[in-house]
Order: sequence, then C-alpha cells, then structure tokens
Amino acid sequence: MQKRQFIQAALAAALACGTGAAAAQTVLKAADVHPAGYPNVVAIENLGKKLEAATKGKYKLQMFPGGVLGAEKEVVEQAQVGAIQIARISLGVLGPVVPDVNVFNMPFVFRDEAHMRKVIDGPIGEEILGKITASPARLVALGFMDSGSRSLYTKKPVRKPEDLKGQKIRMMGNPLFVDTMNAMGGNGISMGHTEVFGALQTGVIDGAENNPPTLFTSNQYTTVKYYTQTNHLIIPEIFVMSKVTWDKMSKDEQDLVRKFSREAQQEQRALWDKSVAEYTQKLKAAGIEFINVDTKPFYDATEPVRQKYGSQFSDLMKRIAAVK
Ligand code: BDP
Repeated sequence: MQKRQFIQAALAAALACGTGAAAAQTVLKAADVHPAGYPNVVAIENLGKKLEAATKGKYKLQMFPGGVLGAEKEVVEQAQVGAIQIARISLGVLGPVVPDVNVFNMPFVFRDEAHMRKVIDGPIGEEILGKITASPARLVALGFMDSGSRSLYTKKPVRKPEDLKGQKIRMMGNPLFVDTMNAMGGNGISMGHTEVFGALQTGVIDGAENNPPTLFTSNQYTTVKYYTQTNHLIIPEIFVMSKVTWDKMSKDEQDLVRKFSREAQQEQRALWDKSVAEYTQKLKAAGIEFINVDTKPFYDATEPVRQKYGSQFSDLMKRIAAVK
C-alpha cells in the first residue's frame, strides 16, 4: 500500500471507531439466578440501559438470568476476578466472603420487612455497603434489593419446631443458616438455588425456605404442599460490581453507576411488592396451603444462633433494634 493510501485507510478506521459505538463498547456481564422478568433482573437490566444511554453506548449490560453463569457462590468468585461484572446475589451467600454482612443474615434480626427497609435505607445500610467495598473481597457494593421474608415449604405440614424433626431442609450456603435450621428443629442441608428443585423432586430434601416469588418462579412449589409462615429470615439482596471493572471506570462513570444503582434499588422495591402479591395468589391458586404460625417458638429456638454469630455484632444489633 502506498504511504498516502495507508494514512487514508488508518484515518478511516480511526473515524469508524470514533463514530461506531460498538468498536469501543465494554460489555458488562450481569448474573442472576432468577429468570427473566423477575424484579431483580428487570431492575438491573434497566440500570444497564440507562448506563448505555448516558455513556453513549460505551457500556452495554448483558444480563444472564436463570443461573446460567453458575450458582451464586461461583458468581461471587467470578465477580471477584472480573469474569462477571455485576452480580446480583443474596447477602446470605456473601456472608462467608464478607463476614460483616452476617449481621443481616441472622434469624429474626429484623422485626418485619418494614423494619428491614428502614435499616437498609439508613446509615446502617450505608455502613454495610461500605464494609463490603472496603473488604478484601474485591467487590464494590452498589445497592440492596428486597427479598421479603423467607418461610418454610414442605411436603408435610409444619406448625411448630417439633414438626421439623427428621426433615431435611435446604438452606443457602452459609453455616449460619444450617445452624439456624438445626436450631429450628430440622436438619439443615446447604446447596445452591438451582439444585433445589431437583433435590425436592427426587426426595433428597423434604423442604426448603424462601419467599413466595422464588418458590413459584423456580417451580419448587410443584413439589411441596405447605408454606409455613415462619418469616425466620429477612435477608436483603445485594448487587455488586467487580472491583476490576470499577477501577477501570472514570470518576464520572462511577458516579453514573452509583446514581442508576440507587434508582435500581427503588425500582426493584416497587416491582417486588407487586410480585409478592401476584405470586402469593398464584401459589394459593395452585393449591399450596399457607399455614399461619406463632413464630415465637421459632424465635426462641434460634436464640443460640443469635448468641453464637451475633456476639461480634452486639452493638450493631442494638442499633438495628433501635430503628423504629
Ligand atoms: C432467593 C434469592 C436468591 C437466592 C435464593 C436462594 O433472591 O438470591 O439465591 O433465594 O435461596 O430469594 O438461594
């Protein structure tokens, strides 16, 4: 190629890069175990759309719902090394990686969901986000999401802790939860979310615990009959960005991510409330029997768990209790 022609070609290529957004595009892979359409998935997708528009296409979020990038434990590991850029996970599975978050993972630490929202929206919530980001986990905490209350679902009815005797109940992967279930009277078995449906079908476990939208959308409801409203865990969800990705962003871009994350948190909450009502209806229509129980015996039974794991957070737990 002649020198002149070469320069022209190089110029044309450079121009194409400047105008064609795709050339300079950074894809942000986002992972969620929930299916498309679930409130958390929708809110993160919308965060991505806003970021793409605000950065004129420099960033494009690609959502991988339904657990296709792995169980939450693996998703966290991939986010830590930068293979996944945004991970939406339960705080439950983050506990073994960032022990500070376990204060929210304690059974009955919140009086109810309204209490939990007040706490995560206030200074304690900010502190926990800050602790995740400051920890050696290499994750930047962007925001919380709602996950309602977790209650028990089983093939045999449960009305009191004694009814759980001999029942194998799946819990999220965190020793705190296995201890919680054992204290509640059952046998806690930890496994990843996407394995639970099969384990219930084959009888490897007798039950599990979760919120109504998850129970329905995971199809687990087809394997059980009773939903006992123990509300023993009220665990916020969290979404984090890989620090590898965060560090490559400019300050302005980071500010945009922060702004859209706050909006995602609020958007998910509105979607969440609708989804709890909708899926509670669907579960009832599908014949799941909701059992209202006195939660006091379950609260009392789990006191040793709060003692064991909560002693390191005793000041923080007092502050949480004081939030009205
Ligand atoms: C759901 C959470 C999800 C967890 C799942 C579980 O939204 O993040 O993976 O529970 O039980 O409520 O593993």
